[in-house]
Amino acid sequence: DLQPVRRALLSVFDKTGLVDFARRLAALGVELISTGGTARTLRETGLTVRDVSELTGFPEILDGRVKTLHPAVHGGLLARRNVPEDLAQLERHGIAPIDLVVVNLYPFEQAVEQAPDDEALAVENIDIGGPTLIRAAAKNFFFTAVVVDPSDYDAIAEELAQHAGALTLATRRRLAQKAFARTAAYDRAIAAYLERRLQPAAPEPLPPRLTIDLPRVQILRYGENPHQQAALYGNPERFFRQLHGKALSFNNLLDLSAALRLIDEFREADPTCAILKHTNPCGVATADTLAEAYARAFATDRRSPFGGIVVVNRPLDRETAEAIDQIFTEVIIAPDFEEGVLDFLKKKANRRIIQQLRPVQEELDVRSAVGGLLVQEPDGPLPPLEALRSSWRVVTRRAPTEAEWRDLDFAWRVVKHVKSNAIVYARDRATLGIGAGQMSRVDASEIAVLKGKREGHDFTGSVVASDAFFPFADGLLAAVESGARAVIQPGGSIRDDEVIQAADAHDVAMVFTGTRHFRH
Ligand code: 93A
Repeated sequence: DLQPVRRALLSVFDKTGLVDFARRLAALGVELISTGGTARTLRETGLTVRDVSELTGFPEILDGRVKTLHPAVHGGLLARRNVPEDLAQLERHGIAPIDLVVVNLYPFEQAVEQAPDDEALAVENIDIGGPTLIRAAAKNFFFTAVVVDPSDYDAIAEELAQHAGALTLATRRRLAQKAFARTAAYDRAIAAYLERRLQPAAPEPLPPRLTIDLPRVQILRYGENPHQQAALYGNPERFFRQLHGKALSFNNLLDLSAALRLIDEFREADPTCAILKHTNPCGVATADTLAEAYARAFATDRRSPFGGIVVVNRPLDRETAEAIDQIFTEVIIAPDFEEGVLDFLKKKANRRIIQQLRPVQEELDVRSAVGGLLVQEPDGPLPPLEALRSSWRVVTRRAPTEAEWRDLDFAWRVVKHVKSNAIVYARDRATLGIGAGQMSRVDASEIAVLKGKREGHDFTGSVVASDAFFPFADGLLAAVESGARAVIQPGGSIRDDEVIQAADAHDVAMVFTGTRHFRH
């Protein structure tokens, strides 16, 4: 398995550790061959080095663009040492075998990071000869070795000394793997750079490589189900603090995240309360007091909240806490707790009590996908209605009344946080019916009405929000039939005209937001 190293080609941009490594090679009797700058550095310290141009009988040309691209180099690297005809050919052409390549590349990544707009500089930093040397030596790892990382010099020198100037097959294979990983990453960086140059108008792109380094803050009892191991990573303590109760579970953390994102939509609003289950709101309401908001959120759907999550946008008061206490709630989240409220809530040991410390700020939204991660910008909270109204468009003859505007804004903030397809009916800043996660938008609408009617709600004069456009008039007509008088949706269907006509035919007011809020 051992292959002797008799001749080494050194050609490095980053000269860190070079001289020491070359000295150790020379001490083992290895002949050193080198390119311009590398040869100069080595000679300055008194080492004996042969120039590549001497080997090739050809000078470096085109400002060094062609220095090692020559059969005398690549023949010496690629010849199979156990194929007599290969060796005979080297002999015939006067080519000396090269057993070790030490290369690191022109710093393309650094160059484009420092001067992204200097395309000519980027191009000059695309190394061609270096990767070619690396790949040739890596391909021939049955016989040759390649070192691409100065931090490997020490170990390689030691192994050479141990084996009287030879390296093992295992080492050569490991070096080859690292070498191909390096050239692949290098080419990926070049391709990503050019891709960015192709779409210069696009906003700041997401990082071409995502380096995730998050501390593990907690090993969870289990994942979504008891047979799945799980852990929490990151810095959640910036956003919330647990004040009471058993450790948060995987599902608690998912629900809690959905709750915090939803309530951030109501940061500027009057007292607001949301009750969630399985990351979907069962009911949301804004009112003059938190107690009223809770009562109205709860009234949306009295069947679902058991074992759910309650989140509020105001310090939790005693009256609301007592109402919440009526049924089993897994997690209660508030920005603060009025005097005595915590002590009251702590009487139930099983319930988790969470204090929200600041609005949710997320740089990226990350989800798992087979073989990797899906990364996108977060669909962050909406600005206040006054700021939204200028970008929203009334598309019907009748414009919404002020009360309808207020309810449309409310319903739109809720529907953003309901799994798609999502439909939300609301009136007087409270949800009447929520249809979540259906594969058909019309089904989502029917479920919202069905659930609302089951609770005894009358939908007359309600508004309806749809997270994406109604593709046909049927969805809108179903909503109108249920009692909706105003509609908010992104618009953008090729049948928008039909949908608008249907609304006009029933004197319904409709607003197009131009923005959709899918949540898959
Ligand atoms: O311009 S190149 O793509 N053409 C070549 O033939 C070539 N051979 C080695 N760049 C080439 N190299 C690179 O030169 C090496 O990858 C290394 O980064 C650098 C070392 O040059 P010097 O020894 O002159 O400092």
